[in-house]
Amino acid sequence: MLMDDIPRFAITGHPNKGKSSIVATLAEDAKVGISDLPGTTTQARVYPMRIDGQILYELIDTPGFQRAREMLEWLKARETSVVNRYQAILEFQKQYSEDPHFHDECQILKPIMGGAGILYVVDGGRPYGPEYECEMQILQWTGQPRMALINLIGGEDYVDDWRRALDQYFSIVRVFDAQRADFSKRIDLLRAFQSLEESWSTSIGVAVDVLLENRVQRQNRSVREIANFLVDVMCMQESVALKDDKVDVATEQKLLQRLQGKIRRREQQTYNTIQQICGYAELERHIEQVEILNEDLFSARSFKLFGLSNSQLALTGAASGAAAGGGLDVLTGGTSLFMGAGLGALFGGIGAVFSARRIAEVQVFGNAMGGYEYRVGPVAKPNFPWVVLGRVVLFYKLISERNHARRDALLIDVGSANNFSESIGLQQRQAFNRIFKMLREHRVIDAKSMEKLTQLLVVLCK
Ligand SMILES: Nc1nc2c(ncn2[C@@H]2O[C@H](COP(=O)(O)OP(=O)(O)O)[C@@H](O)[C@H]2O)c(=O)[nH]1
Ligand SMILES: [Mg+2]
Repeated sequence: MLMDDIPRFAITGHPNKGKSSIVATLAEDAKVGISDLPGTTTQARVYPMRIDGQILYELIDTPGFQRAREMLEWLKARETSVVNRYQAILEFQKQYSEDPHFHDECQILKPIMGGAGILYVVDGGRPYGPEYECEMQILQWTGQPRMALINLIGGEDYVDDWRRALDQYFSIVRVFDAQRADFSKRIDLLRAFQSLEESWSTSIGVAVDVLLENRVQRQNRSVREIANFLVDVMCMQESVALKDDKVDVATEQKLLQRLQGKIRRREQQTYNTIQQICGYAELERHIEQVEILNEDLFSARSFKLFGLSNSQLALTGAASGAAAGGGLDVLTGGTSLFMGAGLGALFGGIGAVFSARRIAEVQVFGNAMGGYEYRVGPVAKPNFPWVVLGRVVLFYKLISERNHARRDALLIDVGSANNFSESIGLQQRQAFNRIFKMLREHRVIDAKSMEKLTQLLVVLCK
């Protein structure tokens, strides 16, 4: 067996069964060509899985079998004993390597006979048929270590049938949903292959360790981003220089718009950074279904989805914090602030001065030049950090559970978003609220609280 230190896996199977999708998933490469058109992959192509420049393993995407039956007949005609099956494959390669008739078969054989392990992909959503047996036999004749993966494309469930058939030819048979498989599934797959082939045990073990370590690093970096983002947006202010201590509605409107814009840009920047950290720099996140994530930070819908309910706020003591920051208005106008108009009413609209004084601290300062500086912010509304937090955590989770075979833009499961605040225990909620209150009132965070915030976020992002 030809093997150097880098484990190689040839992904094989019938056309259109998700081979390229599995390559994209395992190589974490969104550029692998995936298509509904059978025959898209015409040449075997190597995709390395790299972390920090180090190649952990390589995936070889291959075309689907086209003439497996004919090829097997050719091989059988030359078989004199089980012992010379491998020899027959070599002869086939020699004879047909330049022949377009068996072009795809030769592309499949090349990496395998060069030492790659085999991942054979079938669609467990479609019935088993005898035409697959020729493919399985050919792969068996190569003698290379091989595993079968049952992908689930078609709508039905023929997994049991497939298992019975595949068990005849493969020592390991796994269900592996190419486009849904999350990180742990990928690790399981590598570990299974590790057990299959002893000579790869060390190198696959190293690859698994590097992947796990990298995962933790990505999570830590994302959490730090999220913590800094929360602190920033909770402390944000906008100000304008004035001649006297009077402010008109238009000026205040403008300031609030600017504050809103600043918060939105900071949020987008955080999302971009998280995508980069997690290897999804190019991923689109602005299609219809993603609306909830992309929805305006201050919209009523987000408010309902991510915010705490009135009673939860009362429980955590956030309401009293809000009263301290925002004055009595918060309590008297409370229902509209907590539940009614939603966050859309926070900024802009008619009567902006009035509402602004309620939701953001508004200050007028004399300055040394004799003029005045007028400031708005930070946003004092108790639900504000919860909305921001709910959105960013959900976003992080979707990114970190995603795999590179998916080509749709980022979607959000509205149901899961709905329960966001309930998913946090009372103690955690109180701990968050203490930090939020500190930020709202003092616009600073001490090192210990920052550490606490980070710990809380690590738990949420698990
Ligand atoms: N629903 C679903 N579709 C899949 C899955 N894997 C592949 N497909 C689709 O099946 C088609 C063929 O996939 P591809 O990876 O190009 O298959 P290949 O021809 O075997 O390389 C594409 O349209 C994929 O989007 C899967 O796990 N679930
Ligand atoms: Mg393909």
